[in-house]
Amino acid sequence: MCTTGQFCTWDSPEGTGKPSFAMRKGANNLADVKVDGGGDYNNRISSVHNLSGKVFCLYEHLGGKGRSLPISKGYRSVIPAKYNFNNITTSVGPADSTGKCDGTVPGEG
Ligand SMILES: [Ca+2]
Repeated sequence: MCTTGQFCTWDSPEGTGKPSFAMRKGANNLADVKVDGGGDYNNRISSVHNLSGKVFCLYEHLGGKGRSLPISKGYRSVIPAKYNFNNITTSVGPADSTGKCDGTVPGEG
């Protein structure tokens, strides 16, 4: 269940499967996020639902480094294949006030 104020992510393409991770601030390193059954959440995000009220950004590497992909407010879908961003996200954070991905990734949660 994705609720108001959250940026929600899923390993599955449908946006319903597990593991999933919902955050309000972001994640500096998804390798630190452990999932049920073992392993971590690094390079697993395949679908998103953005109820955070702001643009959120996916980043290829930890700490807001590498390629980035902005996710619009209210967007709910798999990450379209044309962006070549499936299963590569390592950090997540809100965009700046202009909606630009500036590499800011707060701590987990
Ligand atoms: Ca990665």
